[in-house]
Amino acid sequence: MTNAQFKRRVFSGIKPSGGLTMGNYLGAIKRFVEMQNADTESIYCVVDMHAITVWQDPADLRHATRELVAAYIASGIDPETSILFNQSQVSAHAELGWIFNCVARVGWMNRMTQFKDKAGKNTEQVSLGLYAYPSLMAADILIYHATHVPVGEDQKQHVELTRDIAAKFNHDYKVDFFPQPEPIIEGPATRIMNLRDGTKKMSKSGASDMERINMTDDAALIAKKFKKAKSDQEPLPETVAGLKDRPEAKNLVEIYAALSDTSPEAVIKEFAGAQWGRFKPELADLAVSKLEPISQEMSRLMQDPAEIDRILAKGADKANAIAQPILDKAYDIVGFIRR
Ligand code: AQP
Repeated sequence: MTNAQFKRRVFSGIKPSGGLTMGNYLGAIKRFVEMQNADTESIYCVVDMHAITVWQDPADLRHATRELVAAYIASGIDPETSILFNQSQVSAHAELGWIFNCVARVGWMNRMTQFKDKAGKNTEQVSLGLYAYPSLMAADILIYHATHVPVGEDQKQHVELTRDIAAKFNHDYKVDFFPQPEPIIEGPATRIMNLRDGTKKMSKSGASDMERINMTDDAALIAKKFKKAKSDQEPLPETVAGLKDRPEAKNLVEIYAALSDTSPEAVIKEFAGAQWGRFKPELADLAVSKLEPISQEMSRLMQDPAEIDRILAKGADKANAIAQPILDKAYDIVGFIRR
């Protein structure tokens, strides 16, 4: 099947599972802003139901939800142009998620590498929600018949699973109802790595604060984290090919490229042969110049939590107006009697 009969619609979400990192900003939010366009419906969600797949203190969850909305808006998401809301206010996500739990196969879930990474050796003790989370993510996307999903590299497998779930639903019920959404994974920042180990992803929930740049870090802390970031003994290479087998060096160059809206090639051209003592302070200054205005605007927005809640409620109404008819139709297809 093709997506020809579906209107172009962008959907993506972020979990309010802690303070946002530079990885979430460069790999996701910055891209969402670039894709926001008056001619395309874009739907950006705070996926609070995904956040509780691991324990969240309720007060912290409320704070992280509002802070994420503040980050979206401070970065350039306009709640009048895009639909901005939190997932739990649109119950169709969970309802379609249940249907998809009955479409997806356990064998498919067993292949999800993010579950293996997050559960580690602890697979018997983690929540059932953590295991089933990709089928709820499929519902988040397909409840809007979204056709394009901007995400970081780590979410590629989940968007592929979404396509498999859509195809199996359409096949089992002999319909052409759900589209095949396309993951959009572009730019130099699709996978920002941990500052202390260039083979691991930068995450909100990583063990040490020194391994990530948080959106709320001040200039001194950003400078300290880059100064202490793991690098290697070699100066920056003469070509991008010279970054091979140098994961930490590659990561720092990619961060610079993403922050400056250039490419790793352009960064290497500028810094070929430079020592880390020169590159790292320049990287820190660049990061501060890009992140500080956003974090200042976030703090301003956070002073009025009632206004943030109003934005979420308004966005949820708009999201629900799209989602509910799609859920009703899915219920009819499945054979549920509705009043
Ligand atoms: N390091 C990263 N580089 C590029 N993109 C990233 N994303 C996350 N980390 C990086 C992208 O951010 C979006 C939102 O992710 P999420 O919060 O829903 O889930 P996640 O991928 O599990 O993010 P974290 O920061 O690692 O959260 P925790 O630690 O709570 O699990 C996605 O588009 C993701 O690709």
